[in-house]
Amino acid sequence: MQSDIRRTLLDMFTNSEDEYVSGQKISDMLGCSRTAVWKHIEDLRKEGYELEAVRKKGYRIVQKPDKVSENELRLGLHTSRIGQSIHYEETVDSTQKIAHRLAQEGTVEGTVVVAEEQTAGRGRLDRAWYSPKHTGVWMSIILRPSLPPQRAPQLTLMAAVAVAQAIQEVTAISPDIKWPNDILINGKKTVGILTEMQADSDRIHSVIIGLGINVNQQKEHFAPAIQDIATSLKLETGREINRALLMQTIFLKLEQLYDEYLANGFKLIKLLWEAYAVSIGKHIIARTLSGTIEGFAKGITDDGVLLLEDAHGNMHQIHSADIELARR
Ligand code: BT5
Repeated sequence: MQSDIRRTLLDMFTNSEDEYVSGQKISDMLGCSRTAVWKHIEDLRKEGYELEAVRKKGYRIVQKPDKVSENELRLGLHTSRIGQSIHYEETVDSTQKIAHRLAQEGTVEGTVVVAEEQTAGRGRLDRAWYSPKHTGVWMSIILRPSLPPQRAPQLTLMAAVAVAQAIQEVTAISPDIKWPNDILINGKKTVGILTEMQADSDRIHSVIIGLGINVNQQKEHFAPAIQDIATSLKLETGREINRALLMQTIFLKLEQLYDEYLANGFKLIKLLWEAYAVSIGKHIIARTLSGTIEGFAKGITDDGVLLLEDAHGNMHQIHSADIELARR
């Protein structure tokens, strides 16, 4: 099916919510015959949509396929920028890599690169990120804020809040955020966030927010190395979660927070972030590239930098580290 026809058709179903869309209305909108409408509906069925057809009423989508392709993401999407341009692939090495290329080529703000599977998904410091097929959300979102590069860490925290809010809305579980970029449920990692940017010394050109979310994995889907530290939304809720719905919710939350951020700065987002944070107000160990520091996590600065007070009362500003709670 041509992509513009598919898009118009899916938009019609989205706009009519749960109501039936008549064959006549579809044929008027698409400017094609009723027979052609029937053919387009059959094409959607072949793509995994379950459509109900009722005489004299028309068609209604009752079930979307469990894929995160452009079609599934468009149906029911209520954003104006984020997710309006989708680059979908079944298998990629890393969505970050593709997003970097698209950003360089000048793609629109809000473009999302998403894949069903990554063969070389990566975390910070080139660590591996396990991204098995059809079970998680592996995506990179491109933003183009006109800001100095020092403010980029705030966008990681903003993304963490958006994902935490979306998880809460879709699953009713309130997750924890571990500075700077992990989202945990019951102490286990459910989401990893990798923020990278293209910038010169005084201005960001683009920020690429990579989100890895464990959604429908069972324990045995996790590699042995992470079985004890990782969990998925399905393991925590006991039910299958619709990945497209989760992504759409993230797009909406992120767009709302981003608009707030551009209009009023980091203040509100900092407050929201602190409400989800588990490591603040505790004794922690921070492993940085230049060494390990133990101390009391006082909070984050207005730039999103972690403040750690050591046993001698010295205050350290931590820009990047892996942290864990200290045993005392
Ligand atoms: C992160 O790094 O947590 C950022 C992960 C970002 C992944 C997304 S997926 C879409 C986009 N495309 C990419 O190629 N990447 C981004 P870090 O804090 O360095 O954590 C990495 C560590 O988390 C690994 O060393 C493992 O211990 C653990 N890990 C790997 N895969 C995991 C998974 N699926 N679930 C939980 N933990 C995992």
